[in-house]
Amino acid sequence: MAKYTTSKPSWVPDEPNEKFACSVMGGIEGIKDTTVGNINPNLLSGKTKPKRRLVLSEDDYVNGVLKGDRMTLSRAITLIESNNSKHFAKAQRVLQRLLPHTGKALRIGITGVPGAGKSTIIEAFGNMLCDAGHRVAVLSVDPTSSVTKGSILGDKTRMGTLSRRQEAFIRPSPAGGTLGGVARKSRETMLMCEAAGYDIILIETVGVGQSETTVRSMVDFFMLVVLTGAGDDLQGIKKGIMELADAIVINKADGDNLLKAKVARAEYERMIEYIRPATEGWPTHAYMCSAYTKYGIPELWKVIQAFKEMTTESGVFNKRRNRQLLEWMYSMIDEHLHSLFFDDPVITGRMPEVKDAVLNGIISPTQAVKELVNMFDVDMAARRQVDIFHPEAEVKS
Ligand SMILES: Nc1nc2c(ncn2[C@@H]2O[C@H](COP(=O)(O)OP(=O)(O)O)[C@@H](O)[C@H]2O)c(=O)[nH]1
Ligand SMILES: [Mg+2]
Repeated sequence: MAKYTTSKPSWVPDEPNEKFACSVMGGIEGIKDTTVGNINPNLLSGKTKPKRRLVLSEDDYVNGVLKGDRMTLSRAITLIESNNSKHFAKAQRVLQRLLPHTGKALRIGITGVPGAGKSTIIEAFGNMLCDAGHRVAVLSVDPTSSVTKGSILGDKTRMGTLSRRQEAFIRPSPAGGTLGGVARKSRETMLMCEAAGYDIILIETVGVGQSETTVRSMVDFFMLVVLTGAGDDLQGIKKGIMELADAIVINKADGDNLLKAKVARAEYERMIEYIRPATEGWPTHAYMCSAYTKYGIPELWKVIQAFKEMTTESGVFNKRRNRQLLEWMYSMIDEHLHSLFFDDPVITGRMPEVKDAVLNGIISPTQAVKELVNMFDVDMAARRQVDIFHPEAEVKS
């Protein structure tokens, strides 16, 4: 029979220290059955039950989130993200009850090309805010993220210190699906975090497709993180995104790069002059920072605070929030009707024929629309849908 020992190997330091990353736990004494290995004896005897409950009730979710319990919050978000129609209904009921506790956080969006340093800035910025007594939730919106959630690992290491803090909560993008689906889930996740008491929400998004516009429509303050020395052609592409930004942040203003950052800042300042500001009454400017040296990070927070003060006073802050709510509703109606129509078997059945007729000049596109819409029975389509808000789940089944 194998002999168990409770003493540490000789090479383990007595006190924990930085050079020795892992500590060795003592073995468990008194286990008779060598085949089970080192299972917690309390579990074997049934004295300790696993803490995690398999099914939470609606009340469990609501109370847990309101208490700020991270485990419950995580699970509530998983419920929101689920493509199962039963989960959907439950998630919506939970959200409905949490709604009165939402809306008090400051919502900040961060965009920029991959590698610009968004995650590293969030780490520096988030830690500073936590130190100042805030509770920070970090979300990301990435419609390209796959089911395997590959990018999270990278981000969790990028946000190493922040992810370990009690005052911070980091949640990666809901995976895949349509941008509309990802947007709804992210918005509802944001509300959950607010109900759990996070007073600053940071949303990172990659600079692809429409994701910037989506995040802009969720947040109060939107910043664009850029690098130095981007060529003229690149900056042309950014113009559309620049029009969404309340601040342009030139990151990596450190070391040899500082001078280049200053030049870039002046260039961006010149460009901004030709652009309509994203927020009424707030002049967009370019700022420099370094997520490494923390240069410019406290100043960035001052800028955001000034923004909040100014727009609250002028009423622009609330006006935007209200507009965002209505836009959210309208975009969901759009998405809903779109999927009802295009997933309808009658429509998909007739579509090839109608397309041919249009391409061969037999009927005009206007006539084609008229014909298809006349054929479309919205009641039938609604009944056929398994879950109206999850077109992607329908396609898979
Ligand atoms: N020199 C310097 N490098 C930085 C700074 N911020 C981020 N980086 C580096 O830039 C790379 C991309 O950073 P990351 O935060 O992942 O960018 P993201 O894709 O925009 O989220 C990483 O290797 C970072 O270490 C900075 O302020 N200065
Ligand atoms: Mg990142």
